This record gives sequence, structure tokens and C-alpha cells, in this order.
Amino acid sequence: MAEHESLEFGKADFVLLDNVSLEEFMANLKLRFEKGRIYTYIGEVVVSVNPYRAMNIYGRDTIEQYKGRELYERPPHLFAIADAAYKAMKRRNKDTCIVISGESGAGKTEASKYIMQYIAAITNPSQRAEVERVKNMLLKSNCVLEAFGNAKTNRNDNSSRFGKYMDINFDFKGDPIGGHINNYLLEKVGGGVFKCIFQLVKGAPDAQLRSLHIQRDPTAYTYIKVGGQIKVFADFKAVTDAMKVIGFTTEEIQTVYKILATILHLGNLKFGSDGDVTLIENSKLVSVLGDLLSTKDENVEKALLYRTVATGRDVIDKQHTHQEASYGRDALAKAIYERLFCWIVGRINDIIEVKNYDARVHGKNTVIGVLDIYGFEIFQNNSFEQFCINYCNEKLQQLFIQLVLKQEQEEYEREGIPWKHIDYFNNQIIVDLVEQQHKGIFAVLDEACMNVGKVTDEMFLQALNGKLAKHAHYTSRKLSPTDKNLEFDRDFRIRHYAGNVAYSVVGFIDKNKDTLFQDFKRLLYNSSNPVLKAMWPEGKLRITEVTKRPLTAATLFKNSMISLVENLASKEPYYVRCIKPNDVKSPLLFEHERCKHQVEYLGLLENVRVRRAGFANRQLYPRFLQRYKMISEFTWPNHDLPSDKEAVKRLLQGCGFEHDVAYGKTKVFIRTPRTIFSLEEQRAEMVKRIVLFLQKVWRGTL
Ligand code: AD9
Ligand code: MG
Repeated sequence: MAEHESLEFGKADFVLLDNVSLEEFMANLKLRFEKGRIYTYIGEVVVSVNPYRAMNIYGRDTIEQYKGRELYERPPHLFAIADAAYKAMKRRNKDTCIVISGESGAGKTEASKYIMQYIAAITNPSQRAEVERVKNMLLKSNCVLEAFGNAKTNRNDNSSRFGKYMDINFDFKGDPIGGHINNYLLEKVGGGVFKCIFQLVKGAPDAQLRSLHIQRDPTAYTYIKVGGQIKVFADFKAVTDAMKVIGFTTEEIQTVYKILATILHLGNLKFGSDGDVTLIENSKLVSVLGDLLSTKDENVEKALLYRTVATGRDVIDKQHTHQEASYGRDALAKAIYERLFCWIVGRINDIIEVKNYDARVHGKNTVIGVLDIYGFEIFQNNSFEQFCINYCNEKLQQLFIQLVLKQEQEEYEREGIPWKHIDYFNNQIIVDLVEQQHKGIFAVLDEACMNVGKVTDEMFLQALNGKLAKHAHYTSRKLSPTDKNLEFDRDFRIRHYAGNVAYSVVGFIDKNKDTLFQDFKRLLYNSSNPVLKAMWPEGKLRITEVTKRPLTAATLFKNSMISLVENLASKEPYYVRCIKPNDVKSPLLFEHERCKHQVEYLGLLENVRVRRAGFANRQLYPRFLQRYKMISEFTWPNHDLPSDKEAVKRLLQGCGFEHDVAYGKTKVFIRTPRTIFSLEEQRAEMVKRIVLFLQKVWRGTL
């Protein structure tokens, strides 16, 4: 039980609820939120509710309070989890990871930043210059990734449009020596405009804008007009400086901004037609693009208006229709942004990765990973993106259950306590539904995309219905005709562990395929700007050589999830579950239904049950004594028994709790929360008496 915090603030650990019911859970969550207690534990999991206001709980003094402490000694906090992960790594040489999940705007990215700050603050006490340099680079890389990966959406002003996993490597002293970042599924469509684009238009110096042919007026650009306005202007310099600090060359930084400018100009390109001929209306943009992409104007124009196709042994130029040309333009803008983002991540990795670490000399190099990834999404209209995100959450849930149970089991074994099996819903069946070879949803989608000729989204849905008719977690209107909430040719529904979600198949085929015309890849590869050229190696292939299809988005995502989960599974996990209290960014409003929904789909109640099925509480013997020794004559003020373990036994026997506890090698395990309450009450009573007694003594001696 977390340090004393009176019950007026609710229970600091959900495991201590009198009854595990959704109502009690919600009441406790609400009470704590209203009292400004935004963090609550479930055992070692932190549940966090976004406060939507500045909290005075992240300063240097708070950091000091958590440093080196055990989880239960202080009120629940992210710092306690960060410290636990750090201690496990340092003391036991374990690789650890912190998994942060929750829906958009719930506070994941903020949490990941506080965790990084904490780790930065408690490491490198000897101020080694090399370590300080690494720390600075890691923090700066966050700043760059946010600029290029975050956008304002209607759900969050600073929404991360990509999932991020960052490893921090530590040397044998426990100081950071490098890192590695993995990014997952940068959102290609909709969802606002990336911050860096506004930063450029609003914050770049005049001369630089001029060289990019950009005006300082965001409304002049079609792509950002639709994205809406945001306030992020002074940051241009900060991001540029961060790139310099990390080690991007001047040429690289210039190319980055040229690419952003290219995207803005592409958005303004208009196509027209003259009879059968498609043409570019504002043709002076073509030479702007030629300049920015360091290539000949006529190459730009050709790539925008034609595609090269191989027919047998011949190669011909086929002109785009008006519609194809517009489609190609937008696909190009998205693709170069995505490529730019991946390239930036790759460059950062080149620089921050640990090099030349010799384990024989320095001991084991250990890792803490931090995963900031989109939680379950259920919208009015759910599409391919939600499908991927929710699949990702199924994978993480699977891992969570396995690991939490495994971790419990291992601790019991370590401590020599008999293990009792716990029942839980195993969502592997849903994971399989999505990722299984040949008949999983991804496999069916890929097969549809492989077909030559036009395969429509509806045909894909029919194929799903054919293959999955019998699956307990899959349905559609065809399979359950009475379900009026599903559209016949459009929707399928999955029963996720977190609830039912209907997905519309519209756009699945298109989003899954790499639809960028090969001509664009060649255009970019043939640029005389070496940085740009390096981003598009596949443009090297001539048309007749392009035989292998690029991997589909589904396959890439699936593979990246599988390796993410493998990676996490090899580490000791810590969890932060973020909850968004309302949709209006209010610090006061706790929308009950909204929060309840999240508690359900984060599986928090199940988590409490798993935790309580074992032992609700466990404490090291000396710590336990330190806290409760005043309630027994055998232990107060000091005991004369042969060990702390014996003393704890004696104390608990005296209180009549013998039946509710088990004695491990180093820890006492307490099964029910009531026992803890009772100990706490007795302690509070004794403390009061001791204080009164001391006051009397003082008065007497004065
Ligand atoms: V998204 O899936 O990337 O769209 P996140 O990352 O879960 O989302 P984020 O961390 O960006 O949400 O938090 C959203 C906003 O909530 C922040 O911009 C802050 O204004 C606010 N927030 C979140 N956590 C805290 C906090 N601990 N203290 C104060 C907070 N404000
Ligand atoms: Mg985020």
C-alpha cells in the first residue's frame, strides 16, 4: 500500500478495493481525480488520468523523493515506475521496458517525457561529459520526432501520428550510452498537418523561405488550409538546432526543409485538360519543384503526367487521366513525407546507436525501452488504420497477460511460495484471426491486393465472409442478417477483447498497397541531391526490372508488431495505462461513461483480479518491520529474534493474520487487502498514541 495518503484521497492501489466491481473501481478513480491524485496503482501498474492542467509534481524535489525508493513507499507516480525499471536493470542486470498505452489525448507522450526526464535526472551523478552528451542527444531526438511526427487533430493538439518505441542503452554503471528508436505506422491520411510544416512556414527566416519559394502565409497552401491553424512558431529554430546537435549535416537539414516545401507546392499543383491531354495548369510550379528536388523540370513534369508501363518487351509512356494525375500527386506528397520521417528516424539511430561497446571490458550493456503507442480506437467510422491499431493492442494485451502472470509466477518461485493457476480470457484467438497465415484477415487482404485486375473493397469483404464465416469473433451483415448496424457491402465486425468494433472495408485495398507510381521513385532517385537520392534506393530499378512487389502495409505492420512483441517479451515490463477524463480538455470534468469505457477496454478490472488472485501485497521483511513494528510488543522498539523474517512472523501471529499470509525468502506475501487495512489502522492508532506520549514527555521536561 502506497505511503500514507489518507483514505480521503481514495485507495492508492485498486487492489485494495473492498470489492472488485466496475462501480467501485470507477468511484475510486473519480475520487482520486477530483482530489488531484492523477496516479493510482494496480500492483505495479500505474493508472494515470490526464489532469489537463500543470501539476506541481514533476520537479527536482519530487524526483529526489522517488529516487531509489521502493514502489510502495511513496504515493503512486510515474517516477516510481521509472525508478523500479531502472533499479531492476541496475541491480539485477535485467533489460526492462515501460509500456504506455491509452487513447489519443490520454497523456501517453507526456508520460513518456516525464519518464525520460526522470531517468536523465537520476543518472550520471559523476557528470561524465560523454554521458551528458548522449543524454542531451536522446532528449533532442524527442524534440525532432515530435516536430515531424505530431500534428494537431480534433482529439489532441499535439497528437503523435506514429507509435514510438525507444531503447535507451546503459553501461555497467547505469549511465546512458546510446539508444535506438523504432517507429510504427505513421498515419498517412487525414488527421491534421504535421507540426514541422507550420514551424517552417511561420518560423523560418525570410531568406530561407525565399529560397524555398514559400510565402509566410499558411492559407496559401491547399494541404495546410484543410488542416487548420495551430500555435507552434518559435519552435523552428529549436528543431533546427536540435537536428544540428544530434549531428545532421547542413546539407541534410536543408534537404529536409526542401522536402517540406516540395510537399506544400505539390498540394497547390492543379491539373487541367485540353481535349484528351492532361496538363499542369500552374506550370511555373514545375520549375519550383525541379529546383527543390534538384532535377530537370521536364523530368518533374513527365513524372506527374505519365507513367511508364512495360507491355511485354516494350516500354511505353502512358498519359494519366486528370483523376490519375491528382491521385498520383497526393500519393507522392504522402509518400515523400513518410519516407522523410523514416529517414530522419534512421539518421538519428545511426548517430545515437551504441558503437564499440566491449562487454568484456565494461560488463553487460543493459536496456530500458519506452513504448508510447496508440491505444484501442473505436470511432464512428473505423477503417484500416483503426484495424491496425486495434490489432496492435490485441498483441500487447496478449503480452500483458502472459507477462503479468509470468512475472507473478516467477516471483512466487523465487520466493519459494506455491503457485496457484489463474484463469483469464486468452485473446490469442483474436490475434490469430488477424495475423494467421492463409486465413487471417491480413492474409486475405494481401491476397486480394495480389490479384491482377481490379479487386474492389467489396470483393475483399466477400472473401473474408467466405473464409471466416465460422470464426467466433468475426461477423458481418451477410453472416448475421438481422444486425442492422452493419452495412451489407461495407462492414465487418470483430469482437475484440476490449469490445466490439465494426470496420468499414472502404479504402482497405488502396491503403494496403504501395500505390506510388514507380515513375516517382525513379524521379527522386535520379535527383542530383545525394541526400534525396539516398532516401529512394528502389528508384534505381528500371521499369523492366521491377518484378517483385513491395511488401504491403499490412505485412509490414504485422512484421513490425511481431518483432516489437518479441522484443518486449524479452524484457521485464512495467505498465502505464492512461485515461482521458473528457473530450473538452477540462481539468475539472470526469465524464463517467467515457472513462468507464476506457477502463473496460484497457482491461483494468481483469488486471485487478489477476493481481488479487495471488497476493495483493508483498513487502521485504525489513521494510515491513520498519512500517509496522510499533504495533507489536515483540518488535517495538526493536526485536531480539534471530531474523527479520521471524520477527514479522511473530508480529503477524500476534495480530491473528497467520492464515492470510505466506512467508517467502525475502518478502512477506499478504493475500487480502483487508489485512493491510487492519495493519494500517493499528499503525495509525499507535502512531497517534506515540505522538501524544511524546508530547506529554516534552511538556513534562520543559
Ligand atoms: V496521442 O495518441 O499522441 O494523440 P497522447 O500522447 O496520449 O495522445 P499527450 O501526452 O499528447 O496525449 O497529452 C495530451 C495533452 O494533455 C497534452 O498536450 C497536455 O496538454 C495534457 N496532459 C497530458 N498529460 C499531462 C500531465 N501529466 N500534466 C499536465 C497533461 N497535462
Ligand atoms: Mg502522443
